[in-house]
Parts: sequence; structure tokens; C-alpha cells
Amino acid sequence: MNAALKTSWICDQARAIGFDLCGVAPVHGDENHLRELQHLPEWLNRGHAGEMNYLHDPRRADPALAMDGARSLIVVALNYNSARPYSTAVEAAATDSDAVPRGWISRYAWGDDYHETMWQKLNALVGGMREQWPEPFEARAYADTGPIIERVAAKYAGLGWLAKNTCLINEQIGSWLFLGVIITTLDLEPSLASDDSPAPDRCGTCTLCLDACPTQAFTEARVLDARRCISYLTIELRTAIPEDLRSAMGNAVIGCDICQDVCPWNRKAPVTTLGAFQPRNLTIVQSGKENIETGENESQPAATLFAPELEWLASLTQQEFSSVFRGSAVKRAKWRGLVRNACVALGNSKILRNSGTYPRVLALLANLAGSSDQLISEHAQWAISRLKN
Ligand code: B12
Ligand code: SF4
Ligand code: SF4
Repeated sequence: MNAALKTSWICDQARAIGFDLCGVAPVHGDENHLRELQHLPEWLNRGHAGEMNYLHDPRRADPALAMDGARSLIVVALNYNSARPYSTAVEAAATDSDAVPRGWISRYAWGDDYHETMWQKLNALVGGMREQWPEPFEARAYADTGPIIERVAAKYAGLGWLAKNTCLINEQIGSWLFLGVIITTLDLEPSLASDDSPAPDRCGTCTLCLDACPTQAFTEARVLDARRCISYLTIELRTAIPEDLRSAMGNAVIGCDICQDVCPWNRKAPVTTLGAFQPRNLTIVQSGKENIETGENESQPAATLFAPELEWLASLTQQEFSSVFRGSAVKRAKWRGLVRNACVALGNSKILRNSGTYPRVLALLANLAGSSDQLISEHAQWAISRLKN
């Protein structure tokens, strides 16, 4: 089978497995691809990576370093846009009333851990390739965690453009996409011919994402200072959240969707019915604190990862956290990170002082302020002072 037929077989197979997009970029030979990756050292030198030390891995600046004899990058994308409102539509309702204060978990983390879903599908694709071509070849699959800058690879595999919010946008699907890459020694036909340009940049004069970012994390269009990004602050940062950024974080507890929620290319984004990406519902049996299990039960109050109650998140024990977030991307934030974030969001909530919620939340925060964990205690104290002022 020649290189062109191989590419076409792989992408047909990828679609049959459930990926929405598939393309191939050459590891060598595309100067623009390599030039784009050369922004990485400058980005790192500016300190934009914060504590994400793994981003300094030199292989990220050149995919050829990721595997001996690598020839091709197969890039796939999977839509995770489950049919629920955007954070920008529900935020006011969640915080600006006497109702119980609710937090925001990013769309990508509502269901099962996407790494697992992506790896299963990517490994199924590699398995299919090995059956199809019995000759020995190397192929390694990555989703998020490998030494490849996936969005740049996706651009040069023809999947979309790198937008001002730094996300990969596909003209038909938008940006609610997980990306996965298979690096392989197979010689495959690139999806873009050598004289083809990648998808044109369709941001135009729009700046909605840059203007909407609550922490002003973009230093310029297409350049994100991760240290200011709520996604970094809530998930990656293990220490105290800088005080000057806390009030801008609103009700975010895991990640942030705002620069994608406001994007016109996501207004008509298709939705996925994939069960793995629908918001998890958790049944809480009130009499036994530990008795938390997944699955709906009409007779019990259900907690959901779609705009969850902040008091519930802030009062989770470490054991409950492990049980509730088993197999969920939320677990990356770790228990103390999530409780820290819930404290900040409670501090930002607009609970009315004459409501029943107000004294209850203050009591919960006072309890957390007494925690022997310095990180939790300090963030709870910050929240109390914010609610009292
Ligand atoms: C580190 C990381 C983060 C960091 C940093 C994000 C960032 N923009 O770099 C944080 C924690 C903030 C983050 C947040 C999110 N992430 Co993230 N993240 C990654 C990861 C692991 C590496 C990305 C990376 O290498 N960044 C380094 C910088 C240099 O890359 P970059 O911003 O793309 O940089 C390019 C531009 O800046 C450009 N550039 C152009 N002109 C110029 C000019 C100058 C002067 C400079 C300096 C640079 C520059 O060149 C750079 C490329 O060389 C990738 C997975 C992977 N392995 O690739 C997922 C990934 C990018 N994340 C993803 C997702 C879903 C998210 C979130 C939506 C999650 C959430 N809801 O909270 C947010 C989105 C925030 C945003 N607007 O980017 C998806 C993106 C899918 C898509 N459609 O684009 C990925 C691909 C994971 C996956 N496998 O699906 N993420
Ligand atoms: S994810 Fe949120 S905080 Fe991060 S750049 Fe986008 S809007 Fe700003
Ligand atoms: S909001 Fe506008 S500028 Fe930002 S990514 Fe979308 S189209 Fe581009």
C-alpha cells in the first residue's frame, strides 16, 4: 500500500473509531511547522509556563526528537461538547442570588477522564494499523501528556487554525476538541500537500476572547501567560493562588471555558452524545457521609459536576474526593487544590447577608480556616474576609 492509501486508510479507521477529525503531518520537511515551534523557548524564557516544568522538555520544540526514525504525526480530534449551557450563560444565575452558591467545572472535566477515552481510541487505531501492516514499525500514542505540542501538530495536519485564544479551531466543529497524536516511523502522505497552507486564520478582527478573559492572561493575541490563566491556577498550581487574581476567578473551581464560550466559532458547535463526556451525576446518601456512588437515584439528592454546589465541594473529605473523582480529570487538581479553589469561589459568591446560606457558608469556612493544612486555612480566611467586607 502506498503512503497516500495508508493515510486514507488510517483516517477512515479513525473516523470509524469515533474521532471527528484526522490528518497527517510530516515530522521532517515542513519549515513553517518547525518555525512555529520555535516560539516555545521564548514563551518559556518569559516565564509563562509557571510551575509546569515538564514544558521545558527539549523534544517539544522538534517532534523528530520524540522518536528515533519518526516520519509522521497522525493527529486526531474528538468533540467533547456535551449539550449543556456555556459558563457565560449560567454564571450570573449561579452566584447572583440567594440560591446555594455553585461553582464551575470546565466542560472538559464533566465526564470520564478524557485521557482514558482518548488513549482507548488511539490504541484501537494503532492496533488496527498493526493488523493492517504486519511489517515492523514504531507507533506511540499521546493525548495531552506526551512531548508533542499537539495544537501546532494539528494545525500542520490540516485540522484547523491556532486562534487568538491559542486554541485550535476547526471551521466546522469549533474548538471543543481533544487532540491526540500518534508519532510513527511509517511514511504517510501528509494531509496538506507541500504547496498547501494550513487552514486560514478566521479570527479576523475579532477580539472577544482577549477582552473576556477575567484575569487578562493573554499578553497579546495567541500568547497566553499560563500563570494568569484560571485553568493553570485551579488545576496545575499546587501552592497559594496569587491574591491579586483570586477575585477575578469568579466561581471557577476546575479550569475555565470563558475564552471558548465567547467565541463565535463555538456558537453553533455540534454536540456530542458520547456517554463518557456527559456530566457525571453522583448520588449522595445523606445519612452515611462516605456513601457516595455514581448513577442517578431519584429518591436522593444528586450532586452533579455541571455547576456543582460549592458547599459540597468545600466539605468533601479526602476519602470522598478519591471516591467521587475516580476516573475523572478533576483528580489532577488533588483534594487540597479543589478545596482551596472552592474556598476562593465561595469568597467570590454573592451570597446575600440576610439569607440562610450566609451563616452556613461562614461556619463552613471558619471550620476550614481551622484546618491544619496551611493552604486550605489561608484560602478559607481570605474567603471569610471577602464575604464580610
Ligand atoms: C500546558 C497546557 C495548558 C496550559 C497552558 C496553555 C497554553 N495556551 O499553552 C494551561 C494549564 C493554561 C492550559 C489550559 C487549557 N487547556 Co491545555 N494544554 C497544555 C498542553 C499540555 C501543552 C500546551 C503547550 O505546549 N503550551 C506551550 C505554549 C508555548 O503553547 P501555545 O500557547 O500553543 O503556543 C503557541 C503560541 O503561543 C504560538 N505563538 C504564536 N505567536 C507567538 C509569538 C510569541 C512572541 C510567542 C512567545 C508565542 C507565539 O507559538 C506557540 C507554539 O510554539 C496541551 C497538550 C499538548 N501536549 O500539547 C494541552 C491542550 C493545549 N489543552 C487543551 C485544553 C482543552 C485546555 C483548556 C480548554 C482546559 C480548560 N477548560 O481549562 C484550557 C484552555 C486555555 C487556553 N486558552 O489555552 C487542549 C486544547 C484543544 C484545542 N482545541 O485547542 C490540549 C491540546 C490538550 C488535548 N490533548 O486536547 N493548557
Ligand atoms: S481559560 Fe479563562 S483564564 Fe484562561 S485564558 Fe481563557 S478566559 Fe482567560
Ligand atoms: S473569540 Fe474571536 S478572536 Fe477569539 S478565538 Fe474566537 S474568533 Fe478568534
